[in-house]
Amino acid sequence: MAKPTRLLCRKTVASVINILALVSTVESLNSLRGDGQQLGKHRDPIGHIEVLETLPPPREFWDLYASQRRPVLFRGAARQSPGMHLWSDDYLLKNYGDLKVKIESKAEKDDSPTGVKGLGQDTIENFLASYIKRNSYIVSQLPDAMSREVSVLPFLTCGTFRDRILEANLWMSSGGTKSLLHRDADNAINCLYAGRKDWIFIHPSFEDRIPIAKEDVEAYGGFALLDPDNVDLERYPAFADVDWSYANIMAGDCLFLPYGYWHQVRSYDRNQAVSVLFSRLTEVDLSGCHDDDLHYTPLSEVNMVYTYDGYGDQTMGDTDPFELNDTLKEWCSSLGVLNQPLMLTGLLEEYGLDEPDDESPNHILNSNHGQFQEDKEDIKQMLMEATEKMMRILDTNGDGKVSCAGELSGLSLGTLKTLANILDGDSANTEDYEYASFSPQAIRDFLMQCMERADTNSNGELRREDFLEFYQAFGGSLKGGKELLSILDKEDNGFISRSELHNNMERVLVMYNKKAKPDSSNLLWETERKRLHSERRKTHVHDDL
Ligand SMILES: *[C@@H]1O[C@H](CO)[C@@H](O)[C@H](O)[C@H]1NC(C)=O
Ligand SMILES: [Ca+2]
Ligand SMILES: [Ca+2]
Repeated sequence: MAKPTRLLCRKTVASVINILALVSTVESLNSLRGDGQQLGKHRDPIGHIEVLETLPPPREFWDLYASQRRPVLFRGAARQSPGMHLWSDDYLLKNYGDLKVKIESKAEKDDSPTGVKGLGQDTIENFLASYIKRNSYIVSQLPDAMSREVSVLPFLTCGTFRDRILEANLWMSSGGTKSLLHRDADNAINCLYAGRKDWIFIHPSFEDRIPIAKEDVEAYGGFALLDPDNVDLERYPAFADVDWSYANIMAGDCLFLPYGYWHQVRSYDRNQAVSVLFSRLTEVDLSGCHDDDLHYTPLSEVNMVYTYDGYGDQTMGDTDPFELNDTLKEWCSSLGVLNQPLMLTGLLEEYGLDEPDDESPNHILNSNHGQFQEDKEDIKQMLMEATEKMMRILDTNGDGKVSCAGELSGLSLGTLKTLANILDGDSANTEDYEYASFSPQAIRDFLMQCMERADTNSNGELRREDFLEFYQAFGGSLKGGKELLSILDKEDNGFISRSELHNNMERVLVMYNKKAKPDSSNLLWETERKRLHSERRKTHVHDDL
């Protein structure tokens, strides 16, 4: 890869470091540069990524950037999107207030915030009412209605690029968001409509020096087990040799972020961005591209693969259906035929779960909310169920196998999207997310604790208001709490009695039996964070002594 050449002016940074060095001890002078500090302090950056003032034509974009997986900043390209000029809070409220979006906390991996639609789900109206103060960030599929005001950059509007625009995502916050170091599965054009963002980039060739959750090593996505504010180089010494580049992006700029490229992002000020995702491509047919005919084109006019109506479930992050098509075809042609066990084997290989006696890692979901042990057997079980469902769609003549030339040929995009969702659908895309986020055991414990508090506060019955308050303190949403209440306070007199709880507990627990999509990196990172915190606490104890 050709490396960008511009160097960061580090004068201010360097002087701060000098001051810190004066007050630090001999011990820390001996330690590794950047240890325990922010990501990027371990060495000087290579430089800012390349900046273009004019957009390349499709062929040039492919040859110099997309095919090379080389990030580049398009200065001012977001200004062509009407949304950049229109999307004030007032405008959004008036035109899109009722649309549903997904929300996350500003620091990735903190507990999900709640909105009027449940855990991690809110309306734009409710988000706008409090986002300045709250620790809440829209990270969502873009509702279709808004796609009329988003422009696709000209070079993506023809040939293979145009056919392979997968989905669009909306990002909005009052600033102060901070991601982990991670990589995404698809290519993206990320345009900033408001605010500023600082990006750190690490080329995929440094992957073997980045601590990645084991199952994600072979994947396209995934997180690094590094705290971006406190990089532990003693534990991960190889990271000290990792080169990095950066970009300072301002409102009006667009960024090409290649698939699988490691990045970490911080945002400042009121922030709005739209990213348009397109397939990882190995080749493109641009014969239909006539450079003179290319224009900024409304996203609503390019036949994006995954759209979102703004009310139902999202499909954010679902697998690229074209790649799924190719994978199924490959499996089928190499094996001669496909059936459920063969599909399962293929998937276990993809997930790195095919080695029989490998003890680590254990998938533990939702460690914050309840010890939900998600081991390999559970994942196998989930994949088993998914492949059975997929077979029901693929095996149209019901003979237990999928013929390569017949049943597998000519799968429609719609069918492939359904298969992708069965395989990979994320409960965080639905209002069921709340029920997938707490284990039945955690809910049982919570309910028992509620009853204990009721015993001391009242005649043994739990007041409606108290229950709703306890449930929200537990991490649930008001909406979820009310749903529970409608089951638990069956007679609807404003109190949950012991017998009501006893009689209706199972009906509640069944609702929480939905398992979230395994995200082991998330949990490994949680473990890492806890370890860091406990070590920090230990250090503080020493300081006190
Ligand atoms: C999936 O692949 C088959 C070839 O096996 C092809 O005929 C079909 O058009 C592909 N589907 C899509 C949506 O590209
Ligand atoms: Ca068949
Ligand atoms: Ca009652």
